[in-house]
Amino acid sequence: MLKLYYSPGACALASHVALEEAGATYELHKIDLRQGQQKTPEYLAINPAGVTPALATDQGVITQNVAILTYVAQTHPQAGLVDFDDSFAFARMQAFNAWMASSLHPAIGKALFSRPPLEGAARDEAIEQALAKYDLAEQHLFVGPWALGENHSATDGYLIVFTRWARQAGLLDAGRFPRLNAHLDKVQARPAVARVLEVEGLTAV
Ligand SMILES: N[C@@H](CCC(=O)N[C@@H](CS)C(=O)NCC(=O)O)C(=O)O
Repeated sequence: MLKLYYSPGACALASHVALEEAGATYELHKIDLRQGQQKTPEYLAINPAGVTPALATDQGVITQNVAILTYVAQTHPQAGLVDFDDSFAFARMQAFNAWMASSLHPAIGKALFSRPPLEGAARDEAIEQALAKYDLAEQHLFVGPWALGENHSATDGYLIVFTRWARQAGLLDAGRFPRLNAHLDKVQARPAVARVLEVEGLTAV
């Protein structure tokens, strides 16, 4: 059976949402990042990179949300989480997901979760740089009403990781990011997402 290693509210939420939306049969294993469980020998044997998520499958472990989302979608085609039939749509999905992993996540992660925390001008600059990424999503990458257009996809559950963090930090201004705000509300209202939030001990933000 699939087993997802996750930390509540962290980026593994994207993979958790995909599994739930897919109707997959899976187990959860919580990794407490604050306690440093991601760096224990037991977890490093699963993911030597020492980060969550990791998805254990019968064939081995898959890391990286981008890969896990595609794997879950491909192994549960009835859920329609990724459009594998349209090469262009598939490439656009990969572009959006890869941008979140390589650009949006590091930028907002630096602003909010640096250890030690950023302060003063350094924090302001990091927030400004992160918000420029949200501007890009709001104005260019996000299609609407779902992230990739007319159809819900695995990208929606990934995007809300970062819009949740921004809203919790008071950074998802309704005037500056109307589409991202509406999208976050819409995705959090999905039954599968509500179940995931409850299981992770979270609430809609
Ligand atoms: N690009 C990776 C990022 C994984 C990642 O950085 N996960 C964070 C949580 S959002 C983590 O586990 N950090 C723990 C640490 O760096 O010690 C993915 O999307 O899977």
